[in-house]
Amino acid sequence: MFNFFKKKDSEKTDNSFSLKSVLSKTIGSLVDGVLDCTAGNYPDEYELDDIESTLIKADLGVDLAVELVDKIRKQKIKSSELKPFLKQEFSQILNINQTSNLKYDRDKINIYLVVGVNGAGKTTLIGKLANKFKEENNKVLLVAGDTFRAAAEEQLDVWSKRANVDILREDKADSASLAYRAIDTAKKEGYNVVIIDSAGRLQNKFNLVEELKKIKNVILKKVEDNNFETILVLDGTQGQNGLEQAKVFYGAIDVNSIAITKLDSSSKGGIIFSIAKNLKLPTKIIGIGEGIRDIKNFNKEEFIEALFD
Ligand SMILES: Nc1nc2c(ncn2[C@@H]2O[C@H](COP(=O)(O)OP(=O)(O)OP(=O)(O)O)[C@@H](O)[C@H]2O)c(=O)[nH]1
Ligand SMILES: [Mg+2]
Repeated sequence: MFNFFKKKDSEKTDNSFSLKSVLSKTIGSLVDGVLDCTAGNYPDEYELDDIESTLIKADLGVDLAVELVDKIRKQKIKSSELKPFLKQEFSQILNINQTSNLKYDRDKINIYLVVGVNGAGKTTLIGKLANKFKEENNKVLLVAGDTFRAAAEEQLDVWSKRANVDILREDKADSASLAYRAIDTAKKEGYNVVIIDSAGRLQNKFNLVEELKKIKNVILKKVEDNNFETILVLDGTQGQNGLEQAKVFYGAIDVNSIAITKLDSSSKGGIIFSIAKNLKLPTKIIGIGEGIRDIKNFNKEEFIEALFD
């Protein structure tokens, strides 16, 4: 199975410790920030207000912040019990009965379409994923489906070389026909992992969303639904904007999973809870740096532990 937790000699760090340091800004805003709001035995009304605005600032979203503060008030949670209370609540929010593994079957052609707005980290994530799949002995083909932005194909080409995997690219190609050809190539040449890059889709660019739908339809005509996954990449430093983007993409092309990038430089990791709560979409991958190995399979228990323990 797709295993991000296999230790490599070059990665002799303890994962929970490193995740804790990666998440230090989010821990500061979401956990320590809330605990710092209270002084007495029980949070008073002013302190409850402070807790609410702290949670909103950590990008948990207004509804979720209000709901949590209501529970603290009604259940008369003591200041000293706030941490275990939050741990329990956050953990429950992530219980959305969805696997946090990407769909994958070694004996089939696994296709991943990677979408998201400009600069979210799509191409970088594809490079990291390609490397991981390659290290696990898959035959990987990258598809330069971002035919919109100048130099996008070169950027993917650089990542394909870093990861030592093949790439399918064609100047001025139509991205849907490129996807079509990619699947034919995979069938003929025995690739079992195909990862398709796409252009940054701004919400208001109708044509670009239509193009994504076309790519998706082409893929679904050629493969079964259960070996195809659409991954929406969200910039972890953008907080609640990510939720708005996710709603647009989800509505337009039926996203299966979320990848949150740049968590290493974000205090807005609370967005993961907001997305689970509002869209019931699983976060499956997190990006924790710019290097080829700076990627983790999202693990609910590990994430909660890193935040609270
Ligand atoms: N710190 C950090 N930076 C990241 C991470 N992922 C991506 N980046 C940086 O974010 C910037 C944008 O990444 P790209 O992969 O080019 O984003 P994109 O979504 O492909 O952008 P477009 O092709 O313009 O739509 C680059 O400078 C990356 O190095 C991450 O996990 N952590
Ligand atoms: Mg790109």
